[in-house]
Amino acid sequence: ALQASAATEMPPIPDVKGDVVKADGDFKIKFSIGTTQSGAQYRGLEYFEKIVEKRSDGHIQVELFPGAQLGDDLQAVSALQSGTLEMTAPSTSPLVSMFPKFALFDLPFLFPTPEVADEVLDGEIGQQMLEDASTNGLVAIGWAENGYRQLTNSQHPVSSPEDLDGLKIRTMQNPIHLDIWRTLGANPTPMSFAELFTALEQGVVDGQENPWITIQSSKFNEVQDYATETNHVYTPFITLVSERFWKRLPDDYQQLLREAAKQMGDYERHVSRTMNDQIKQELADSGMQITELTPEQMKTFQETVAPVYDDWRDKIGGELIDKVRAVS
Ligand code: EAX
Repeated sequence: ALQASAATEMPPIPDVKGDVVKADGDFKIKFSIGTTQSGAQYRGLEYFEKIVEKRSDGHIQVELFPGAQLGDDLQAVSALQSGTLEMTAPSTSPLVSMFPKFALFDLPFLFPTPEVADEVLDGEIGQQMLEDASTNGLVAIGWAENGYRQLTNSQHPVSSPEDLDGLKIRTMQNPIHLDIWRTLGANPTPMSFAELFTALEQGVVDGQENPWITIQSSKFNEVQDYATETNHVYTPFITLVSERFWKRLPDDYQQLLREAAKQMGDYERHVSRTMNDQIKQELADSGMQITELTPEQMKTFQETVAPVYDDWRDKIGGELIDKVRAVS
């Protein structure tokens, strides 16, 4: 039986569509994620589990491990490569050292709306990236959403880059994110997501940035009094399978996993987007002071980080960036 994942009401898990897929063998998938059981991502995983178990008639069993209990994003990816874990769905950002093209998603203010992100991820560019990432012991089978990132901190309200002066901000392990926060005048430190709550609680860092739903599901509001709706980066989740496991699967089951990953991604985006405003409100109700930027204040942030594009344009590929811009 599926339990409600949080006090917040989420859109119901859809019914499973599609026929039972018949193939040989019994398989077990351990699926690990960094976000916790009360987030939208876990809810998406519950749907994935339901689809795969039902359509394989129980021949594929899925077990979910939220909250980085089997390791943080990078550790989970290594476990896939060595074949000790079957699936994970990390943010793309910590993976840029392996897949430099993913850096596209780390460029500040690139996707003006979630629909533009969908068009890029679900279109040719996203498809090509899934193929490119299907190497090094990994098979990339779909996209889901972490979402637009927002800044939180323990010190004071932030409405301009000046307010960031000297603030210690945890970033994902990603060079563009470091560049963004340095350019804005903050003092950024890369750190794995699994260590973040404790680092905030102990004051090792003053702040961090993540989508509202991830801020709430990780209880960062318990250790961060201030938030600013910056929407500075849109982060996708990428659904990855261990190649060692994948090769053992009959083709029909591989196809089933691809279909389930697509349905999970669509549903999870829907959950994340319908919950966004409600969760922001709940965070405010819980005592967080949330700053919404005026268009002028937003423009100041955008103009201040613009030089990040000069540093990264050639490395990521100017043509790719222009293609994404053309979608908007
Ligand atoms: O799995 O590290 C982070 O801030 C991300 O939100 C994390 O990848 C979630």
